Amino acid sequence: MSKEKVFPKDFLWGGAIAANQAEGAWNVDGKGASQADMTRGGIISGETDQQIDPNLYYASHEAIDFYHQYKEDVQMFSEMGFSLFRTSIAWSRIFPKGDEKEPNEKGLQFYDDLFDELLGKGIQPMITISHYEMPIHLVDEYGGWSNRQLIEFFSRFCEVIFKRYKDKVKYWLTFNEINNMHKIPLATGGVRIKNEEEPLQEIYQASHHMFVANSHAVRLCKEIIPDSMIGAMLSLSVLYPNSCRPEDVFETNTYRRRHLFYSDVMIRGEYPTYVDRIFKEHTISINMEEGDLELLKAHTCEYLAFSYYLSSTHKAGMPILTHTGGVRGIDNPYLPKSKWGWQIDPIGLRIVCNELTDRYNVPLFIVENGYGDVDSINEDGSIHDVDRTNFLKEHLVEIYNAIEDGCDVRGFAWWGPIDIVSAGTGEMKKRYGFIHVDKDNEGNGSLKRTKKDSFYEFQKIIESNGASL
Ligand code: BGP
Repeated sequence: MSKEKVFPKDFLWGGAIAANQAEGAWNVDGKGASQADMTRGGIISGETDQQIDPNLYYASHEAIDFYHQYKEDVQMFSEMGFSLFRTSIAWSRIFPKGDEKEPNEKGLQFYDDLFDELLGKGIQPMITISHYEMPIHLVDEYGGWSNRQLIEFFSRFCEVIFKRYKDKVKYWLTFNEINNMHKIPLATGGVRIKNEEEPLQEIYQASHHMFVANSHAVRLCKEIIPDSMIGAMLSLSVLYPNSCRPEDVFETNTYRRRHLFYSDVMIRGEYPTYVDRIFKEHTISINMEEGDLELLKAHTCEYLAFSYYLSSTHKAGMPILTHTGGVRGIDNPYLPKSKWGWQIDPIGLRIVCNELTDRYNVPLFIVENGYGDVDSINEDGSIHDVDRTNFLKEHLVEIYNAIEDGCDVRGFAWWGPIDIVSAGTGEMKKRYGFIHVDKDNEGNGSLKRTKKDSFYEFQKIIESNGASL
């Protein structure tokens, strides 16, 4: 009989969503428009419209109406046994334009109520301060993170929310999937690239501003909430060499290392030496102010949270294609794929955990892992989502193995425990949830919530702290 997979006793179990993909209520209670609200289709792939056309459908405008229905949803998370719930605070709810001095009280109140609801059920909130969402005014008028002034606006936002929620929120994350600045700079950093031919100067400059802002956030967080933890959040996947040909291995390793550039700066507190070569080759020169490098060194992230969905394979000479949630190279013949072509690779997750532990030796949180599928609903309303459950179990087994390998993995949050709008496609068709939401791609549906089979499976796993795996 195989050994029971009992997780550490205070391991946190739960799920993760993002404000713009779930809340809806996009213009309610003083909220301003964000770049996500100006996007039809996916926030990740979409361009923003100049103006909102009231006759067209924007997925984030209603989303799943979490803003009004969160109590019922939190109740269901609690029934599943969640002890962790990750969401983001919509910047545009707190500062509708982003550059005001005074926050919007109604926006602040919403999160107070949500956090009370969670805490009342024993669920720790984990808050992403910026998850693919910023006031559109900051994008249009300032150029997003290309502009150093954003540091001031972001710091003000951070200070307001840290002070307000200091007794309620102990786990914080600054920027969702910050390394996706290279693939989707508009979603990640509100940056519209001007020089598409050679975008790296703009990307690294904006990233530098985000690093400085990150350090200010860490400083403020520890000052205002000394018993908090504040971390970095990356999108990670494994990249395998296509063969043992040294060129394949070397190039793959080079990309892997560059993939960790963001955590190298945010956790180690300095620009890694390998970046000099990139800067030289692309004639990049970063505009820094005096004291920036000292600040990065002085205020580093305490833990690393990441999303993991898939792995990819690379052959020397092939361009690295970019893809949401990770890099996508050539097909790996050993791995199955989801309906969206994402290669399913639970062992890859164990590899990532080990790699991060070797490199940083900090606590890890897997704050996004999930399986997007097209669900079929039976006549009686049931949904037998066996593939989702299998994906969940296989990945959890590898997290358990990583813990046994010596990795300090503190928690697991399934991406989209309730169906939400897909960031990549803007659709409801791509569903991750253990809880089904009645809404289609055109926005029709009653928004009624129902439990899929995977709901009960995750419940069993959490109840036994992994032993039932
Ligand atoms: C990550 C994002 C999420 C999310 C997830 C799944 O990159 O942080 O916001 O949505 O990917 O992607 P998708 O919704 O495109 O399937």
